[in-house]
Amino acid sequence: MLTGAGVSAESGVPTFRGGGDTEIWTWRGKHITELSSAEMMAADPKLVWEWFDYRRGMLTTIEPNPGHFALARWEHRFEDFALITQNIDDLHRAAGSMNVLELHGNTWRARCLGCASTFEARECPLEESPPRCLACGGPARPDVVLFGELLPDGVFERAEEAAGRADLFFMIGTSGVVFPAAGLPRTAKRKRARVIEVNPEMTDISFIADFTILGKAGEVLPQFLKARG
Ligand code: BV8
Ligand code: ZN
Repeated sequence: MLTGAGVSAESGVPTFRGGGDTEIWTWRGKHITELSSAEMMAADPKLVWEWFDYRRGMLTTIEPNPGHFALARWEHRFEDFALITQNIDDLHRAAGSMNVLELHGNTWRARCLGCASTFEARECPLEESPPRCLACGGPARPDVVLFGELLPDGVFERAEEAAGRADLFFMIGTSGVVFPAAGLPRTAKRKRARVIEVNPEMTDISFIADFTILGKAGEVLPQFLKARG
């Protein structure tokens, strides 16, 4: 299962590109790829924290939706199941998914710029910005993969390995434009998987799918569960 921002759209989280009711393209006149970038982190860490705190503020009142809950139940229905997400909103875990491969990190975790230890940073707005590392007291950054940064060690490799052995690969709520995540459906298809897309609209990766179910994740995914009995 590969999910993107669209799986959280029915929880009220804005998507980045299309299909959702609300989109988050720019903030203070800057585009997300500029705000969530390694360059901006180096140039203006305070602004990056303000940008993330602005988005964390939207997440404090939202709940997982039936799509998240369906995926959490599927985890126990298949002996070999992998949930890979591009999302940083932690909603899969909030819905009960136990093993989530978070390709792009988690907005509720911070990582120390000095000793690299990570810690929960859930108060929003932050009492102190940047938050102080619990281990060494140094300044910390969001534990999120910014554009131009490498994904966390081992996570993508495990995701790629799961995609390569999948019989069935779902791509749910993703526009498929961000790499290397967008390479996973290609890996699955090249190896052995039947690929199913769930999205209210066709995407740049619909050509990879054996079939696209044009619908909302929160409505479609629970149906699959019912059908599977
Ligand atoms: C790296 C955390 C290498 C931050 C994110 C040119 C070509 C190819 C690649 C590149 C390029 N230029 C640069 C790159 C690389 C770049 C990239 O891919 N850029 C893109 C924009 C072209 N990638 C990177 O930088 C990655 N790192 O490559 O490092 C490297 C090598 C050497 C040295 C150093 C580095 C890092 C990428 C990670 C970036 N971080 N997130 C933050 O959140 O602020 S990515 C960001 O986009 C989010 O995580 C988001 O999840 C992700 C992808 O978007 P989607 O999830 O697909 O969401 P989107 O809104 O696009 O689509 C939503 C879909 O849902 C739509 O289709 C919609 O129709 C659908 N939908 C709506 N409602 C519903 C629904 N579906 C179902 N149900 C609904 N109800
Ligand atoms: Zn530290």
